[in-house]
Amino acid sequence: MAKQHDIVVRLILVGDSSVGKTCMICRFAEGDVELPMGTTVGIDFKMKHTKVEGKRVRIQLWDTAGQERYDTITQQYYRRAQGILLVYDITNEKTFINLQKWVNYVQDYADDEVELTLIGNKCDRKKERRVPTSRGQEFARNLNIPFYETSASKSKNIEKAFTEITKRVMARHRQEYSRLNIDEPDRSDTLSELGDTPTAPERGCCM
Ligand SMILES: Nc1nc2c(ncn2[C@@H]2O[C@H](COP(=O)(O)OP(=O)(O)O)[C@@H](O)[C@H]2O)c(=O)[nH]1
Ligand SMILES: [Mg+2]
Repeated sequence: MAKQHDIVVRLILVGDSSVGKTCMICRFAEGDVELPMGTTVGIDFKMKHTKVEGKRVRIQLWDTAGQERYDTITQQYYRRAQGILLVYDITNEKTFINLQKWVNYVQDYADDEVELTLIGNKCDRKKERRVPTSRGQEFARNLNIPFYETSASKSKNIEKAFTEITKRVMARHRQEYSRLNIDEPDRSDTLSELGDTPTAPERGCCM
């Protein structure tokens, strides 16, 4: 049976607990965020099928727990990620300060070719903002990576941030993908070389 996708793109979200990683994934994958969210235990994932630049893409969205006790588990997943979203909460300065820890993990454990994006989430909470946009911009500029302020609650910039990083991953792996003849529908099964089946159980995150 032919596959329903041409390409698999593996993204992972990292950042402190409660910055909104699970909500962002739910918003993007399911178009909805129901409250209250359960705390992510260890690692979880969701899938999103979409079309990007004419290709049928299956995006694997790996959701990590922000608590330190899970760090050694989640580090094992960095290596397989093609894109990593570094997430902080614009209303909580500590989550911004802690970004350096997450960047260090990425440098230690992720592939050199990984695409990164910085996300300042909860931008709907304007009155409680503690991290000015300019600080996020500066942090991203120093790393030479894209930056978006998002709101998972209000669905602001979520689609854009995920789609842009997916495009960057696709651009970086273009040669690899074209070797697999992704434009020939009859040969789509050969793409299993790039399609990894995640081992974590697919759980609802919006209970
Ligand atoms: N106002 C607002 N709250 C958010 C947003 N994203 C997440 N939250 C809330 O922040 C809390 C933590 O979200 P969650 O996705 O579980 O964070 P995680 O620990 O990083 O996965 C929850 O109470 C969410 O409802 C957002 O964009 N705006
Ligand atoms: Mg979570």
